[in-house]
Amino acid sequence: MSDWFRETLHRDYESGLRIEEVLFEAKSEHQHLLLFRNATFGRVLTLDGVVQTTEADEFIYHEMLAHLPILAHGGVERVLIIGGGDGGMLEEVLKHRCVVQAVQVEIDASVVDFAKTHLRAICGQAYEDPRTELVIADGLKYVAETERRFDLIIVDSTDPIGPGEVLFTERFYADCKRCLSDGGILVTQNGVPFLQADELSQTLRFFRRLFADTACYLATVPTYAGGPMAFGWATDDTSLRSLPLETLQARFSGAGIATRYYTPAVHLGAFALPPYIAEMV
Ligand code: AG3
Repeated sequence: MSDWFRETLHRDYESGLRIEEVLFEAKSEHQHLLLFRNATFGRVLTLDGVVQTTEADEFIYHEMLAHLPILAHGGVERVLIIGGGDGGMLEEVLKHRCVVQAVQVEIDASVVDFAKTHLRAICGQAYEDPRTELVIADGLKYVAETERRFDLIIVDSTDPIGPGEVLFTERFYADCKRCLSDGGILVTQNGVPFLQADELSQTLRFFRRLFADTACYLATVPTYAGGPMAFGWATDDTSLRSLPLETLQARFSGAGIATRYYTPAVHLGAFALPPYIAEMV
């Protein structure tokens, strides 16, 4: 007997993962959470029928949204993560000794509790790190109200359906900008361009109205099927994207972090866009 999880994110395209064993299922105030085990991907976390992260391939997404902007900036001390309740992003961010504080704003407390119980392979001890401040709140409201300033904001959201939808609006990005220190960077997850072109082009349109330097960069994450995934990049410091490889290499070796996807060469190459994606941004 074999059961399949079928992701229903896209209207005309469906991907599936075989369910070895259901480990946990619950309906929270905000979303429907399902955790199961797949023989190839390990534990798979899904929210509202969409794959969020898996033990086997989470490193690609989390390394590219954490290490790339931190090493491009060169002096990140304060980081704000919006979403990311599974803790994988927080764990990568905290690997940098230069980070003195990481504030994570997650709307759904149950996802964090759940990660601490079931996803230790992904979050490690990130929630116990003294530099971590966990805020259970609506990210949109948090950036509209906080007086704090951050060197890096990472939007580790779901797709723009359900609670994640407001995290793709111009108002939200404008409030993020207000919360950035001088030369700060905003990075976002923008889905798979082949299947979610609007999600990318709309974010980039908003970014261009707000920031001096805007771009998108790519990485292929097996369980976000349909081709490479796009990450949004926005900052007012126009020098950060044209750093020489040697500068990134020096920062990367100085940080002493072991990675399985990120390297300085991958970093620079990730901004190279095939024409079908370049025309969306
Ligand atoms: N954030 C969700 C990315 C979902 C993309 N899905 C897709 N377009 N196939 C992941 C949360 C991991 N911390």
